[in-house]
Amino acid sequence: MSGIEIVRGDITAQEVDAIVNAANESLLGGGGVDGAIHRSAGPDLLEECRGLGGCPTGQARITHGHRLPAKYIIHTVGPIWRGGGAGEPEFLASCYRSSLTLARDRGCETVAFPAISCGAYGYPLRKAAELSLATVREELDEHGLPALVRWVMFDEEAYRTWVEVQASSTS
Ligand code: AR6
Repeated sequence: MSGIEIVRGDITAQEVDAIVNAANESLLGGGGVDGAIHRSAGPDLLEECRGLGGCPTGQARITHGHRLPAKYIIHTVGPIWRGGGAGEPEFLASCYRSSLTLARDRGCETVAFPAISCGAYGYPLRKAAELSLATVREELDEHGLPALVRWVMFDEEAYRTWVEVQASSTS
């Protein structure tokens, strides 16, 4: 059992212990999945985020889920794609590892991720899929938890890319 699922949908609707937000360093909201999460979670999320004082790229912070079905929101800051030579892969891998560490610390068994950095931050989809899947697989092999990691893809292309990469690495 790989413990990995890839689905299409809206991450804000996920009934999991924690959803992950692709935030920016301010943690004060933005567009894309970040905007959707803040809209659904309500204004108390922004209030809680103000108390965190931001987050450097590659790291993660955790808040309550507020009005979301998820108990927690893990906010991580993916790298902006600058061609690949500015440490982008290391930062992206670090986002997944830091998020999963926080999830384990809070006893989360189910965690949903978006395609971190693949929207406004411009990370090429295939490269992101290969790295993200490999990183999460390593984490699950090493720690055995969380029991389920689900990628929730808003757009068809990201969904298809993740499914293809997952299929080619497990066959
Ligand atoms: N559920 C799941 N995935 C979604 C949703 C949703 N509701 N909405 C969008 N996506 P992006 P980034 C997908 O741009 O590239 C923000 O302004 C989207 O289709 O949200 O890490 C932040 O504040 C894409 O595949 O995040 C930062 O400033 C993926 O989520 C910046 O954007 C990520 O796209 C972060 O950029």
